[in-house]
Amino acid sequence: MLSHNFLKTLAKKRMKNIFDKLTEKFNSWRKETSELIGLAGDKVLSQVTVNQVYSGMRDIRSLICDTSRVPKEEGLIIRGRYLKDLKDKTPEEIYYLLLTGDLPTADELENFSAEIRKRKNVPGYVWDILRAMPKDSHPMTMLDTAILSMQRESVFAKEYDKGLKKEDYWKPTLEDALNIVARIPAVAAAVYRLRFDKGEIIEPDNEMDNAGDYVHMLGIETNKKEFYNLMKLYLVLHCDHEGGNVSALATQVINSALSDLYYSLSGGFNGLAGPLHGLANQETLKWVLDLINKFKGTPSTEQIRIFIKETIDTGKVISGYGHAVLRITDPRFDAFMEFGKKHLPDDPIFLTVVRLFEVVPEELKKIEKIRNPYPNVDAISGSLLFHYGLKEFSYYTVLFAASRSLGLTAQAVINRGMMFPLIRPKSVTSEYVKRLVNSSKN
Ligand code: NMX
Ligand code: MLT
Repeated sequence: MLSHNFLKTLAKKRMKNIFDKLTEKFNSWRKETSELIGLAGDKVLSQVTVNQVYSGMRDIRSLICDTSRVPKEEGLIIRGRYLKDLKDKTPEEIYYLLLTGDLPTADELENFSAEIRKRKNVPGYVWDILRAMPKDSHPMTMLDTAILSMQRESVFAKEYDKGLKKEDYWKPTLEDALNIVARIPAVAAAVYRLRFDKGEIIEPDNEMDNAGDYVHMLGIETNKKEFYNLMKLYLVLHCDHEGGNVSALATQVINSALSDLYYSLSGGFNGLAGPLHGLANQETLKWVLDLINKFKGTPSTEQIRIFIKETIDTGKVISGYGHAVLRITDPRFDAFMEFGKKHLPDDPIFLTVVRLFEVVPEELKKIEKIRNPYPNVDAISGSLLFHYGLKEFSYYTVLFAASRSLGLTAQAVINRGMMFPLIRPKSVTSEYVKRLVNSSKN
């Protein structure tokens, strides 16, 4: 008779790994999509007005993204699942969900996590490059440079050079995606240690999960268990935000030229580094600390109103508030608020963030042009990191990027698997719009 252990090992061997799983998924998704295009190819999803063309293409529905969606009155929904049902998951589970549409079974998760763990080693030249960078380089510049420097590792670029069928493009793209996701915690942690003189780089621990290893490699003396839980939540909440945000769009446009993921992801991250996008977390915390310093402690409601007016009068935005899509408080903000109220209810910076939440929307509502006065994820994340000793706020966008690498690489793998073509919309000249106006006058 065969032993229980032998049968278990056999079942595991037969168990589908991520490549097998996605082969099946792509077979069915491709069929479904071609039927869909056959049935609905002529249906109109969006009409484009002159106004929209001059307003950053807001709400023009012209992209397919199945990893997540962001309804303006609900916020992030990942593969049909609400954040409240996902916030206790690990980044590995979420990555599997983003890629395949399914949460992994226990065996699938074990297999997938092992697949990531075995790819953790970062080539030594990356550390030389980071060490050679100017001392005042922004941490995001360091992260992007490190990722771009690894382009020579791209499996896709090598296979494409040899000759590869279009239906197989996704396989080496997935190799690149897994390699990048496995290495990002080590690269991001090294950026922290080198940029802020924290001592030697800490080696990854091959037994640890993604969030745990990141905490280990940052090497911050803190309440490690709570910081681990925060990091896990952080990595889950920032993982994806549909296909139209700056970093997702930039990544997918570059990816569509068959540039490999090292090129496309670092390109997308350059967009994430902008103050209207991912850099807002750094800007917010700086603004909150300036506010506290100016009024020498937790500010009163009236003092907050004065500070908001001063900020807007200098031509700046109130970072962490507003959104291009959302018209409610970001559910990612709510999830962090719940964490803060549970673990650091008396922290003075967190308390200021709570008070801001009571005042800023009221004030922004008075400014007619602002479409969404409510907080986004960046209004709160920094206050939690600061509490656990991660005080260098110019680093915060790197954490955002480490998490967003999950969604951006998953989107890229899927776009390759679906054999989507080069993205190349059409521009018009101002002359063209003028002619349109004149012809409608006649
Ligand atoms: N503070 C001051 N002014 C604002 C704000 C704000 N928080 N939000 C919007 N506005 C202004 C905006 O600058 C624009 O002014 P103008 O016409 O003079 O250029 C006007 O209100 C209309 O903007 P909206 O249509 O409401 O927003 P839009 O879609 O253009 O921009 C953001 C969205 C997110 C860029 C904008 O709300 C903002 O700048 N917020 C602060 C920065 C921030 O938190 N970014 C992070 C977004 C989330 N993320 O993680 O990436
Ligand atoms: C994001 O997480 O990407 C931001 O909220 C920005 C966006 O969705 O436009």
